Amino acid sequence: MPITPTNKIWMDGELVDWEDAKIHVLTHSLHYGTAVFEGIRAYETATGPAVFRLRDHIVRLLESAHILSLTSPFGVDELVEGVRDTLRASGLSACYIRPLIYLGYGEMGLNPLTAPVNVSISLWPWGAYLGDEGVARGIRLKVSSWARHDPRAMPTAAKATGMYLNSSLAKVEALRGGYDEALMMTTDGYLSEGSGENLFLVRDGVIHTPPNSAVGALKGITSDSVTTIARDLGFEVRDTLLRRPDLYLADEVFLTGTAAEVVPVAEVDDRRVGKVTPGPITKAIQDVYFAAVRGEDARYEGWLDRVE
Ligand code: PPE
Repeated sequence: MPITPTNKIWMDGELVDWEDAKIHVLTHSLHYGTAVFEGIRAYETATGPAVFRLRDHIVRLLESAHILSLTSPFGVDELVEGVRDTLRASGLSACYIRPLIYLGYGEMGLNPLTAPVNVSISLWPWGAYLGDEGVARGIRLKVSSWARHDPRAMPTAAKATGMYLNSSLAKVEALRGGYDEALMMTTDGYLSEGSGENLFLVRDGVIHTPPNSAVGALKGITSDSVTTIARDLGFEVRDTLLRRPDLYLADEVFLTGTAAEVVPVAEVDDRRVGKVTPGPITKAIQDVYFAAVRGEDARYEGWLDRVE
């Protein structure tokens, strides 16, 4: 998806002009995938922009860094302020925000411990990740031939750039096959997650989602929000190890992620899911989620970080 430039990018504590936010080609992380990142959204509300679960995302960013033994020169409060400053400088009311902690220029070779650590915060307007049509009417999902990372081979709790080679391979395969998104399984054949989304399915009124750490899926902040919303709506949400046929027999399937938001799945492996898309439970959750992020549901005000 093409990026629309905005005016400023935060680099190591300074707001620099968009076109000056440059790095050297020998940046360590470019060669070895040794960076960690976040995806955050800010939404327009009646009283100005609000960043959704900002602190939770920054905490996860620093946890990802810790897993990779990257020592961030900036702490949670400084990065939260960094996001707020960058958003204010942009003048945007809604956008996607991408903090990145990376190893910079100065060292080569696989030992990351001696390389300089740099931090950037970029943001730009980003529409529906899987299309407006996808959010409204559902997407076509394909179970990937690429397995999700085995948690013994990769620290799947870390949102690290190098890990996304796996997602990217799966995404390309799905798109070339004429599908919208890929769903990966573990090497043991349990359903894991989408290339950039967590998985939920509904059967007989109960909502199921795979246990993240067991299946190598990222512990999604959207999935956490959606679980809270679903329980508040009176639904039961269970962590369940799921197999491929569970997708085919589900009444409803949906994916969640910051970029993707809450996206219904209309078809899995060319099989129609349920009778209508979005199904009634998916639709109820979508409605509350979009109200919550836009500051239209007082119950979830605590998730919003308002920027004046
Ligand atoms: N699994 C993966 C693999 C993943 O990348 C994401 C987010 C999620 C689950 C959902 O996590 P959360 O955003 O906390 O609910 N994917 C980010 C990157 C997407 C991209 O293409 O870049 C995102 O949604 O921002």
